This record gives sequence, structure tokens and C-alpha cells, in this order.
Amino acid sequence: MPVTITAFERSPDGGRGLARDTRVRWALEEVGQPYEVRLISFKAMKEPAHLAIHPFGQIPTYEEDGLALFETGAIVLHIAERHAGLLPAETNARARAIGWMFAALNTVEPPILEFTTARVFEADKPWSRERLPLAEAPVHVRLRQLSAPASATPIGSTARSARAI
Ligand SMILES: N[C@@H](CCC(=O)N[C@@H](CS)C(=O)NCC(=O)O)C(=O)O
Repeated sequence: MPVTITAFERSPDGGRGLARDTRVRWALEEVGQPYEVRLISFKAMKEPAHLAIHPFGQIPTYEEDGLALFETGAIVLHIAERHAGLLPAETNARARAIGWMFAALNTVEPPILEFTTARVFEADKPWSRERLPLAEAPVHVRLRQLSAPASATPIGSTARSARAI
């Protein structure tokens, strides 16, 4: 059974990666794994067939040989564990790389999501002008921290180790 992922049927780019399916497509393409994409409507995402593979009724999902996964972090980790090239082989370097995956999802993404919500989806609200700078500031904090030399070194060395496999 080929790998099949789901993506939005209706999105500005026609379900070709603007949403979180980007992460899964990127990982699959990095390791050279062919995959099929099942485009899904907002209505179908909340129906039993899709809820059986994604309890929150979202995209993306990942299906392969009887295995169904949801959550991009879990899917990307699964791909990285089954194919060489995305994670370093050395135990400590691998643990550090996985740590950065969790950081991306749990520490970096939330403030960006908060800001995106304020900027895009709440732009018409009466309190938007006051809220926007409050939502933007934490994004700058995270980006500054990521740009600082202390964190740039582990990111760089992890990337180099991964490429060296
Ligand atoms: N934490 C989840 C988030 C999944 C998610 O929010 N998916 C969005 C598209 S990027 C979605 O399906 N939104 C529609 C909805 O929640 O109804 C992951 O990383 O997979």
C-alpha cells in the first residue's frame, strides 16, 4: 500500500502544502518516499470515516500498510525513524534533533499560531489593534532566541550530523 496523506480539498493553493501537510510532504520528499494525497473537504474531515484516523477531525493524516497516524510531529518522526537522512544515527545527536522537533511544535509554533490568529482571523475584531502587538511580541522573543549564537550552534551541528549520514 502506498503512503497516503490527507490535505485540504479547498485551500488557497488547492491543498498543495500551504497547511500543515507541508511538514509531512517535505519529510517524505527529503527521503525520496513516493506518496499519494487524498484531498478532503471540511465536511468530510468531521465525519466518522476521517475521525477514525484523526480524532480531532483535522489534516494531515498518514496511512501506510495498516498504520494510520495523525499529528505532524508523530508523522515526521515516524518517517525519520524509517528512512535514513533526517535524524543523526548517533544517540545523543539523535536525542538533540528530536528535542528540536518538540521545541518547534511546543515552544516555537504556539506564539506564531497565536499571532497568525490575531493578525488574520481576528483582524476585524474591535480589540484587534490592542491585541496585535501583545501577540507579536512573543514571536520576536522566540525568533531572537533562535538567532542567538548559543542556540545556533546545536541547530547547526544537528543539521550537519543529519547530512553526514
Ligand atoms: N497539531 C496538529 C494540528 C493539525 C491542524 O491544526 N490542522 C489544521 C490544518 S493546518 C486543520 O485541519 N484545521 C481544520 C480544523 O481544525 O477543523 C498537527 O500538527 O498535526
